Amino acid sequence: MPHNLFSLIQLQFLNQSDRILLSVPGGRSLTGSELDAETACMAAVLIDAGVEPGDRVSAQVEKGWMNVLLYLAVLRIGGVYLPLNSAYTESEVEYFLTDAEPRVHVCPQVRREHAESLVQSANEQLKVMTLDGDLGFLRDVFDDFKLSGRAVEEVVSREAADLASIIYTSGTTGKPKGAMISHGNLIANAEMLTEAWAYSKADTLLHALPLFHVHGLFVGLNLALVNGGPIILLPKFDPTLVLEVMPDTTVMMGVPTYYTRLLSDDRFNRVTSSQMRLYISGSAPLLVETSDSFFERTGHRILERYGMTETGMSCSNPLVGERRAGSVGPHLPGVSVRVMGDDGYSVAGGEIGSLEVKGPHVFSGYWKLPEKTASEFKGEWFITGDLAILSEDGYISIVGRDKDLIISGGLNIYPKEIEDVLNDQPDVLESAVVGVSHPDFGEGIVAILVGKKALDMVVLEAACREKLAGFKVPRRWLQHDALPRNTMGKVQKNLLRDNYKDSFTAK
Ligand code: MCA
Ligand code: AMP
Repeated sequence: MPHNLFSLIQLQFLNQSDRILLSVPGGRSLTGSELDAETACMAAVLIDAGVEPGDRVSAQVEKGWMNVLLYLAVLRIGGVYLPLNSAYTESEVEYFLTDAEPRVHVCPQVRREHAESLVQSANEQLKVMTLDGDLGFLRDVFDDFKLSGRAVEEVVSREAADLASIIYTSGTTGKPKGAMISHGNLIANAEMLTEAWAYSKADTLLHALPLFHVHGLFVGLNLALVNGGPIILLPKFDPTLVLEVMPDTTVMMGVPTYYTRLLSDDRFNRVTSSQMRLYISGSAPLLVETSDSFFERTGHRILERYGMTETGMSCSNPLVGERRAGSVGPHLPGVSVRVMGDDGYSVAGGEIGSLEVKGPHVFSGYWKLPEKTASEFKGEWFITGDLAILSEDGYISIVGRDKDLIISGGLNIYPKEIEDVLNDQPDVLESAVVGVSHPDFGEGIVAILVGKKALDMVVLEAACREKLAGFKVPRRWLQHDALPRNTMGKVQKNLLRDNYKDSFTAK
């Protein structure tokens, strides 16, 4: 059996050569044979730029068909795909390009100069190529190659353990870590999800998620591609566009914010959703009230699942059987889960403990961080950092986090990263960043600061914006004389969260 994920995808391209498998409304539609041929052409472009098997190719690009081709071509030539959130600032990107040392970095024209400046200082092997939507230097070279028939048809052979991707995830220490994800991990997860959700080529995926996270890239895109089901690729989640294409699709995946935004739109009803087979939610907790309102409005019970960058998907409510609101369902086929107490033994059913998972979908470790990797595994069990309850009938509920993490609109934000920026500001003595309930994003960010004098929050916000992506910038700012601490000297964030719990919800 071939272990390169692209080989499985290519089978579908070749078996359905005349069928449109990828379409961008108002943009291009590509058949199976076009996807195969154009991926081969993009492969030639990358090889010409010096990419060899095992080399990283990073991309901070707008979502679109070129982005999909780039991802597939990297897999095809045995490269390692490193997607970056388009909202990351130059200083955030600098860290990734220095740490991962990609051979090629694809970025918008406005970022070219900055990326090229890193060739001298941080990454000598780096070659920068630009792409703005469907335009830019990469597109020009691609068009030239296509015109002159230059293509690399070969699919580079890979072992299951060979890396397909590195995805950076932040952590409680503040510095992002690159999760190393293999072809075997991705194939295993796609197979589990195919079985659990009965995904097939009869499905059409409504794809509104970004392509730089596991949710949109490996859950959404991979599942559809591996099964040969058509994808309608939207540039982003825009309710008007989503409602326009929904009647032509059967499956939608989203973070809870997508579903609350759809519910707040009167155009969304039983008619718009009548031919849908499945709505799937994940990346953040789906409120029971959202699940219930969605059911009332459409007659569909959203299927909630649970996963992580490091593991892909681990649990899912069943396709057939009870989809329990407030639970992420049982473990997926081939996945083992356990809920552990502080004493190192699994807790009794119904009690809260730390969730650990094991299976062929679990990543192999963090890039260049063997010690960090070792500390997050117990043998083959990966410690998720999520707190969970396992019911007698095997359903997992995520009830909290053992890690200091905020999830806003499905995006993970580690307070330490923001606190580091704030603590570096000349007038700040210390800071605490917490997440509290937010009606749109699930959680919103509040910063509590202690200063040497009265602090100018406008200056602090500007400092955050310079260093951090916009979604990480706190939306409420408060100054305290001191931070509440326990007897061990640890900041009592629970008290701060409680104090400011109505910051975004108060009428
Ligand atoms: C954008 N903004 C946000 C967020 N997104 N603020 C807080 N939280 C967010 N998630 C801010 C921007 O900084 C900007 O503010 C303003 O909102 C408008 O930006 P825009 O991009 O236009 O916002 P939007 O289009 O309304 O986006 C919101 C969104 C989007 C649709 C919820 O964030 C989204 O698609 N999220 C999904 C993320 C995802 O794929 N997560 C999966 C990762 P300003 O101008 O002031 O800066 S987790 C994962 O992959 C695991 C494995 C799993 O389980 O799935
Ligand atoms: P990431 O590290 O970005 O992959 O995000 C993974 C984290 O998102 C998990 O560790 C959970 O804390 C959270 N998460 C993902 N899906 C769910 C869900 N359905 N319910 C609650 N939390 C979730």
